[in-house]
Amino acid sequence: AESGKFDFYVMSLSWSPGFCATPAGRGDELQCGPQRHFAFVLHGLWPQYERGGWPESCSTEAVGGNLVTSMLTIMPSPRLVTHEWEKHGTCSGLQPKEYFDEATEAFQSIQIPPRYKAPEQTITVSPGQLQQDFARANPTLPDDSLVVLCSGNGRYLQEVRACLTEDLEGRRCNREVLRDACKSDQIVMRPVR
Ligand code: U2P
Repeated sequence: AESGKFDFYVMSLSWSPGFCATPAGRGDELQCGPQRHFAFVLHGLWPQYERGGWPESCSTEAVGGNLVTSMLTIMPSPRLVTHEWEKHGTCSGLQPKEYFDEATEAFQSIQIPPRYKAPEQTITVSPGQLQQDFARANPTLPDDSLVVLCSGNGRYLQEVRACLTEDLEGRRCNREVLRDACKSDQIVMRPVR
């Protein structure tokens, strides 16, 4: 794949309490340890093709340790930051610093609805309602620019994805991205402990 040749971005927001309840999360002190209280975190900013698929691992350029550390407040795992750079960032056409600045700007451009910022109790909600709540908190996003994903056989909220232009404006997702939408009637958002 050629770096910088893509059509739009998917920004993926991961529901950290869900990840922390999985075996991988239980072993991740930085993201899930007792002093950690993450809610939505940045999973990644992914260059995508309109006709489906995405470029990945476009170069072997490395990302510096200081830059990785600087991302940990919103992307709380060094391994995730490095992985996202190698798999997706290298295809953005940007230098590591520019790419993570872009990812940070994208993350900050989406308003998390207040009730989802740090819920202390389990929330049970339909994927459609969750999507509407995000849409209401982000009135400039067009229809079909937000996708809710679930895991655990559809039981739990996994991620909220937003489709963005290269300039980080909201835009409609393509069919492929919309296809991953959660089909459950209700999903559980584990609380932030
Ligand atoms: O969905 C599983 C993993 O595939 C990558 N993915 C998925 C959809 C998409 O539109 N773009 C994309 O890159 C993600 O891989 P990761 O970055 O986590 O390795 C996603 O988690």
